Amino acid sequence: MSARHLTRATFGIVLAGGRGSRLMQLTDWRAKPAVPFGGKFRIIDFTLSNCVNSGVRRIGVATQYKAQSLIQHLQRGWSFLDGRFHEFIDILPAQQQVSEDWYRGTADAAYQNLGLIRRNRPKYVLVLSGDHVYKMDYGRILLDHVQTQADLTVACMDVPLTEASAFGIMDIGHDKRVSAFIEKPVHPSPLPHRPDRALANMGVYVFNADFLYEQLIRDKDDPDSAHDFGRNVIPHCVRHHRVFAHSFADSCVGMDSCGISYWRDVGTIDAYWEANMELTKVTPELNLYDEVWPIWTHQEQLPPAKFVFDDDGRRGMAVDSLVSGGTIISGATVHRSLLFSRVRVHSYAQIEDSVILPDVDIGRHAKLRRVVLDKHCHIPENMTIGYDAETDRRRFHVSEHGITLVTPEMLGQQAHHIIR
Ligand code: ADQ
Ligand code: ADP
Repeated sequence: MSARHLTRATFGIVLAGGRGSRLMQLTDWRAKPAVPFGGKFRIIDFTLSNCVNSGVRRIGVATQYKAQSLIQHLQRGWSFLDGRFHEFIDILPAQQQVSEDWYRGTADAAYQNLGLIRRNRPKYVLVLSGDHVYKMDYGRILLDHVQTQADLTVACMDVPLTEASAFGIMDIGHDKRVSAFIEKPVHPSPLPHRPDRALANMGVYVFNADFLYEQLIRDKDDPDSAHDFGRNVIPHCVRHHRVFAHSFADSCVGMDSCGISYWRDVGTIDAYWEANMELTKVTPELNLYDEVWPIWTHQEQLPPAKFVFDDDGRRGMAVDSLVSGGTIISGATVHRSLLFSRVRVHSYAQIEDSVILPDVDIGRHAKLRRVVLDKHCHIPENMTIGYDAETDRRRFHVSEHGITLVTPEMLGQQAHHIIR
C-alpha cells in the first residue's frame, strides 16, 4: 500500500488546548499553538502544514484554553481545504458535549470527539500536538505502522539525557517494539549504546482507529486515570498491546541539505527566542524556503516591507533579519531580528537580536537588545530595553538566559487590545 492511500485513510486530531505556561505572559491571552513564530506564522501552522503536505486532510483541532485568536487564525488561514473532496479542518472546542466536563486531559479531548472521528470512518487516527515546530512526513510513520502490524506507533527521537525528564521516555527492542514507557521520569534511562542520550516520545501517535476507540472508552471510566495520552493511555497500551516506535529521523523532510532532524518545543521564552533567532542565520536548519514542503498560514493582504531614509538622511536598514509585509523601517537599524507584520521602527532606533510581533511601534532613539516584544506594544521614544537586567526586571519579564519579554500590559497599554 502506498503512503498516499494510508494518509487518505487517516483522520488527524491536533491537540491545541494546552496553556504553555512556561511562555509566561506570551500565553496570557492566547494558547501556545497560536503564538506567532518565524516572522509570519503561528506555531500550529507547522503541524497543520505537515498534515496537509503529507496528505492527511481530514483534521480536527481540539481547543480549550484561550482559544479565540487560535480559532480566528484557523478560520482565516486554514479554510482552503475543500469539503467537496472530503478535506476539512474542524475546530473542536471543549463544549461539554458528552459530559459535564471540559476536556479533562488530552485523551479526554479525543474521547469527547469520538463521534465526529468515527463518522469519518478512518482506518487510522493520527494524534498530534499543536505545540511544536518541525517538519515531518506522516506518510512514513503510517507505512511503518502498517508494516509492523502495530496497534499503536509512537514517533520518537533521541534527546540529551540531561533534558530527558521533560519527555515520555521509552525502551525499545531490536524490532523497535516498545517494551517500557515512563512519562517524564525523574531518573530517565539512557539508550543502550549512548549513555548520554535517551529515546523520547514526540507526542505523534498513529492508532488503528478501532483500537483507539476501545482505549478511549476504557480510559474514560478509569477512576485512576488523568485521561492523558502520555500519562495514562500510552503506558497502558505499552503494557498490554503491540506498540512500536518510529524514528523521526526517517520521516523528516525538507532538510536534505544538512541532514539534521529539526524539532523544537519552543516551550520557554528562551527556547522561543532561540528558535526564532536561528532563522536569521544564513542557512538555518529549518528551511522556510522549501517549496516541496511549504508552511501554510493566514496571509494578510499587506504592502511589501519598506526601508527608507528619514528626514535627517539616516538610512533605514535591516541585516541578518526577517521582515514581514506592512512593516516600515525609517532611519533605524535592525540586526539579527525578526519583525512581523505592520511594525513601525522610527529614526535612530536600534534593534538587535530581537523578536518583534505584529502591530508594534518603536519610537525614535529606542534601543532594544535580546527582547521579545508582544503584539500591540508601543515603545516610547528613548526607551532602552535589554541593556540592564536589573532595571528591566522591575517592569518586564527577564528569562533565565536574559531575554526580556515585553507585553502591552507591562507598558501600561491595555486598552487598544480590546477596542481594535
Ligand atoms: P506534554 O507536551 O507535556 O508531553 P501535554 O501537556 O499533555 O503533554 O500536551 C500535549 C498537547 O496537548 C499539547 O499540544 C497541548 O496544547 C495539548 N493539550 C493539553 N491539554 C489539553 C486539553 N485539555 N485539551 C486539548 N489539548 C490539550 C507530551 C507527551 C510526552 C512527550 C511530549 C513531547 O505526554 O510523553 O514526550 O509531549 O513534547
Ligand atoms: P493574537 O492575535 O496574537 O493572539 P491578540 O493581541 O489579538 O493576539 O489577542 C488575543 C485575544 O486576547 C484577543 O481576543 C484579544 O482581544 C484578547 N486580549 C488581548 N489582550 C487583552 C487584554 N488586555 N484584555 C482583554 N482581552 C485581551
